[in-house]
Amino acid sequence: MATSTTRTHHDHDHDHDAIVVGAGFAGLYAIHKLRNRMGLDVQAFDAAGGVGGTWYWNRYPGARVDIESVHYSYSFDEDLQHEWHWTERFCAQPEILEYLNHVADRFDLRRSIGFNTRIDAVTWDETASRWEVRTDDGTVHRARYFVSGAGTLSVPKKPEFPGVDTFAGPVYMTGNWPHEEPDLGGKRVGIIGVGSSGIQAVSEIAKTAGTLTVFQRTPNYATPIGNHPTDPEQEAREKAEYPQLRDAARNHFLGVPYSDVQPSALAVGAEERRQVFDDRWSRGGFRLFIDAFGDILFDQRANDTVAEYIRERIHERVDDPETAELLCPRDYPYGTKRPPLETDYYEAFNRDNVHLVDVKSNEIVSVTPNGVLLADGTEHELDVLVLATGFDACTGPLLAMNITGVGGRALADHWADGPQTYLGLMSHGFPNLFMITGPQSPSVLYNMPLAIEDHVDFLGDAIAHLSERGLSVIEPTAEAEAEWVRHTNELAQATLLPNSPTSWYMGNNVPGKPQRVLVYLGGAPAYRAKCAEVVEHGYEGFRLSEGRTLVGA
Ligand code: NA7
Repeated sequence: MATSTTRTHHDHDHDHDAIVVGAGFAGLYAIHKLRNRMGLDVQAFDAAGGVGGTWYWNRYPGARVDIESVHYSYSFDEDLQHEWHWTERFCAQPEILEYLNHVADRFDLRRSIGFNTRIDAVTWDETASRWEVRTDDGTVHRARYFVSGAGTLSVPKKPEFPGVDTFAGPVYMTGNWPHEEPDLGGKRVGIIGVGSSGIQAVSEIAKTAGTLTVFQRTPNYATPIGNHPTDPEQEAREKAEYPQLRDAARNHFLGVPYSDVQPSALAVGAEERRQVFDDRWSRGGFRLFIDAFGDILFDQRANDTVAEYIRERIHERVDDPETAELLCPRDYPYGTKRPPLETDYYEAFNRDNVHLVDVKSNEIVSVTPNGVLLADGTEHELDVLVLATGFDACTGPLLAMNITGVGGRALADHWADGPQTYLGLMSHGFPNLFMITGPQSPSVLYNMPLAIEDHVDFLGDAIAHLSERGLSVIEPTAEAEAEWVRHTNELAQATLLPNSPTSWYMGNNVPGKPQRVLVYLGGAPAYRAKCAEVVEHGYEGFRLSEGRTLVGA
């Protein structure tokens, strides 16, 4: 398809219909859709040495998915769904990586991927209406369409601690964990950060480290994941019902087939509320967050009830009351930072070898050759330092590619005050550049594999739509983009999210990053309905055109 109009004169190896970035869930499905299903010439790149994306890099001890694996998986191929067996309810990183490798082989995707290749610059060529993509070996590839599957949580935050390079021992980042598993046995390990990654890592590292010092700035509302080995009967039932489960998932705010949410935590008595919280707590996963009461994210008083419940449970699990209190979040609402899920996290603090250090009241001033130095002069001596300090989320991966659009305008300039997108999929002035699970789409608040499939299907259909009409360029209008930005901000303001001091949902976890909501908060069903409406109305909000005549085509 479209090949006669998408080749330039000389360098066929470097000219493609579409360039895809990333070989994680997003990139793999994009290659499959565009190449296998639509017959396009697709070239993909990934900085990693293999497929997996997030699941390639985040191989720290304890790394695990927080949505049931049966749901956190591709739905696009019925046979794949049926033949794959997940060994646990919430699988650990190695098994997810194995699955993605299986997918790459099963659909013959590897031959389209250039591994160990980073994108240095992405530039719109107005004379040819195509993207020029320069990789880190200096090669320039060209393509009509540029599809980013670069991920949302793939650029780890730069270490903010002076002296980190002087530390005598190894420094490991959870988001870029060594492939050869480091031996932490008997060592004095320090970990900075208690987000989802730090919390998962603490539970595991505590078991082997000589001592584990946990540097906590903001305590988190972690709740039990409720993992267990897959029950064969349940698996058979779920496989038999897969189409209905996927349907229900796509019709749920978070993209999971949960259906027990009650309208309001304030509309029921204390006893009934407690029963609901106990039930969701014991069922695990995101049930407490998303399947308890519908007003938790919207009403401070409703949120207070669940926040207090979680604090009580933390106190029950941690022996030392002072440590327990230090682990209790007090000054921001539950769910406004991404809620971590855990296994025996709080119990880790009952071990003699685990120490909690509050670095909110007593800040980290630097890393020394010996360890971590705090404001009051205390130095914590360490052999190994682990940074679980998070990511430059959602916009970071796109901005890292140095994208320049129409009129030489850099994406970084267009987004100087925060992301500006239409549907979280495209930006005005950046034609034919699609951002799978981009900023201001539901992305991380919509079960990722399904969010990815929806976006890839949308962009694949848009490309087919253009091709059928002899067109080749699609770009959102400035008006549609401005309205989408307004809408996503308005949705966020209706929630408690802006009340969190350091949440990557709002971009305020990275010093100097513009603060604007990075996620669409209307939920997957509303978002899907909006996308369907846009298509129904002939790609409303987009300008479709022929583009320039190609030189030498
Ligand atoms: P998060 O959730 O952003 O957590 C990062 C943690 O690191 C958090 O506790 C931060 O404390 C802490 N941090 C960051 N910078 C500092 C400094 N300078 N000093 C002390 N502590 C610091 O990242 P994760 O990797 O855990 O999770 C990211 C997502 O990956 C997760 O939500 C899932 O979707 C998967 P703070 O809260 O800023 O005070």
